[in-house]
Amino acid sequence: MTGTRIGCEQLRSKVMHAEDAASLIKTGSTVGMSGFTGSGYPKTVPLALAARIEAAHAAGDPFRLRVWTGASTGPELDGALAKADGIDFRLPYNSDPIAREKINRGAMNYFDMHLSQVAPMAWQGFLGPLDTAIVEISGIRPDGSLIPSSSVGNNKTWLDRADKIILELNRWQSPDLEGMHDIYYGTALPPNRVPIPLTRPDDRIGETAFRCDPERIVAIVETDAPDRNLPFTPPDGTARAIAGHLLEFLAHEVKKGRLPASLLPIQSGVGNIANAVLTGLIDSPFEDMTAFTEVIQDGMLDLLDAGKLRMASATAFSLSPEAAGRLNADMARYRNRMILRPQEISNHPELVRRLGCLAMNGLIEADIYGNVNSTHIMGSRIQNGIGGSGDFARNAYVSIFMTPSTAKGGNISAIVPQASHVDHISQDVQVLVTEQGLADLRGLSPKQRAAVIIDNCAHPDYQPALRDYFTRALKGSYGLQTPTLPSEALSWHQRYIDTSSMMM
Ligand code: 0RQ
Repeated sequence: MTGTRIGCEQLRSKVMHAEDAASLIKTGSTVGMSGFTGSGYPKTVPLALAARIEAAHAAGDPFRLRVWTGASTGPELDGALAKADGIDFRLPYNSDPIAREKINRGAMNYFDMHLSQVAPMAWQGFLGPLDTAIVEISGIRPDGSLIPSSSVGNNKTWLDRADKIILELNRWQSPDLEGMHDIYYGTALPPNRVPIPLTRPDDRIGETAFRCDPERIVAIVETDAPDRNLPFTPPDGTARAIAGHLLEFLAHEVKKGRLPASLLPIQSGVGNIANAVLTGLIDSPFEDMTAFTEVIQDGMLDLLDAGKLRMASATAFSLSPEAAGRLNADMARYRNRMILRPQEISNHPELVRRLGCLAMNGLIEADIYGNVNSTHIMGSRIQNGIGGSGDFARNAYVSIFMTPSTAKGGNISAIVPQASHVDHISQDVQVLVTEQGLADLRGLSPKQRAAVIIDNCAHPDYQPALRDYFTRALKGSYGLQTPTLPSEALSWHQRYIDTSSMMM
């Protein structure tokens, strides 16, 4: 029923069809869209925009846009716009396969960024002006403030900065989302920046809705389309082994008195392994846990349901359809135990350091010294992006990275002589875990780290070659702080490119 969620009388006249809203966007525009890990992204205006772009291209008009978001979105946004060849420039994160293919073919510019830095950089101004914001919301209050949707991301910044605003009001989102969000309005650029007054993951420091200048709202499009919500794969033996090593490590740290019995706020990355670790925490001895993280995935919902997790703070949901259904059906109850914040707050280095987060993220490869590549396959082909992993890893109380020890059916070793690209330098990588075991790298020199990583984390098929490389590097390296044989260090990657296997 049109208008039922538009509490502000003055705004009801702005309701229109997606095609009409899309026609308000000019070629060459910079568009700031909502959306984070497949939740809360606009679903109908981008599709209409893609159709308009295709028609323009057919008529010889090279219509393209600059697209900014919170993080990854869904096929109706990144997929459709990339397929229409409508994206000239994209930031800050992408996991869409069509866009990924275009980026890796050199047909789309992609600025892969630390997610906490997007809003501050937009305010600094060098990214250029923001022409249009397209933001999904779940309702409009009588005073014109906007009730956020299933992700917050950079929406506050897009709404504050854009010349014109298009809203997608999504009735699929639960009306009981109202009250869950915490939109902080105290950020500023230096020299006016002040401490963020958050000292516990459950502190509320902001408002439950976005402020919005009604004069800049040019269109409201109503939808009832679901979030992307991909299913998680049930944990396999590898994921369970990784989770087991990690849980044993955490229990050991509690026993040693280095972590409290309820742990410290958990940050968990995306993907099946991260989800398996959360699932493993259900049967752990830890009680009364909290999460200060980027996304709330299925495992976190399970932990809340099991009474093990007291509350979770994040910027978005990233749920399977089953879990999204469970959440939507019971949102009023979950609302008291979850807080969704802007991503510059959920991922803020100041807060991650203050709270002492336990950061757990995935990786593509690590080298024997513990430098981590989270983004580039064979050093040049982007998978997703650094996302929030850098925000958390550098500032965490303990920074943990995890991966299966091999990829592509055993043809790739995740532990290599030298990482082909580095996102997280060795100083930001304190614990490395594979299904083979865990390397606690804290307090170790590079040579000590190499010995532990090869012994504990590398796959047995690759251990002899890694040991051989390390032994020869100890003899032939130019310097012996971090022994390296430059002419050979990336030869494993070249062998894979040439033969589809790193095996000698
Ligand atoms: O490719 O699907 O073509 O087979 O990389 O790998 O094993 O499915 O692992 O889903 O956990 O993703 C680092 C990418 C891991 C993720 C990464 C290939 C592999 C497969 C995916 P295929 P898996 P996951 C905060 C945290 C950065 C962002 C981040 C990531 C594909 O964790 O994007 O941490 N992290 N955010 O085959 C070649 C290797 C490989 C390899 C894996 N060594 N060489 N290919 N693959 N290892 C949350 C957010 O920021 C939102």
